[in-house]
Amino acid sequence: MKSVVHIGLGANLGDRLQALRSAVTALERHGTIVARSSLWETEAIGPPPDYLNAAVALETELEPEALLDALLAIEIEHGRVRTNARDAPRTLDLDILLWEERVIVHQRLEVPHPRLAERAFALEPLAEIAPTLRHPLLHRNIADLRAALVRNRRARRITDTF
Ligand code: A4P
Ligand code: MG
Repeated sequence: MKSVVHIGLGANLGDRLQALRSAVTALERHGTIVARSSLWETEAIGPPPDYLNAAVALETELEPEALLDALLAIEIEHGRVRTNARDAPRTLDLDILLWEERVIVHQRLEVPHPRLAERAFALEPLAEIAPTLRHPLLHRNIADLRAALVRNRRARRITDTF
C-alpha cells in the first residue's frame, strides 16, 4: 500500500546544498517525490554552524521501519558520523516528520516527530507543502502549528527550488 510521507532534511557541515539535493535523488530510489519545499537557512538549535533545511513528500510502498532504515543508509552514504552528543553538527539528517495522519510508536521510531511542533526549521518548510495536514496528536494542522511558533529562532527562505 502506498503512503505519502513527509521527510525533513537538514545539513550544517560540508557542502550543505549538495547534500540536500543528492539526498532527494537518493530518496527517489524508494518512491516518488510528490512535493518539495523551498530551501531555508536556519540558526542551529545546538552547536553552530547554521543549517540548510527543507522538506519533501515521498510517496512510497515502504513500511515505516524499512523507510527509517533507508533514511539511515542515505545519511551514512552522505558522510554522517554519529556521536553521542545531542544535536551534534551533521552532514545530513533525514527525519520522518509525518506519516499521513498516523501515530507510530516503535522502539526506533516515533511519528509524528516528537519535537516537530517546537521547531521552525521543520515547520517552515513543512507548512509550504502540507499546510492542511493534521497533526494526529495535537489535532491542529501544520499551518496553525507554524503560526503558533514562538519566533525566537531565525529561519530565512533562500530559494524556491533546490
Ligand atoms: N527516530 C525516532 N523517531 C524518528 C523519526 N520520526 N525520524 C530515531 C527519524 N528518526 C527517528 O536520530 C536518532 C534516532 O532517532 C534514529 O536512529 C531513529 O531510530 P539521529 O538522527 O541519530 O539523532 P539526531 O538527529 O541527533 O536526534 P534527533 O532526536 O532526530 O534530533 P533532531 O530533533 O532531528 O535534531 N537545528 C537546525 N536549525 N536545523 C536542524 O535540522 N537538527 C537537529 C537534530 C538539531 N538542531 C537543528 C537541526
Ligand atoms: Mg534525526
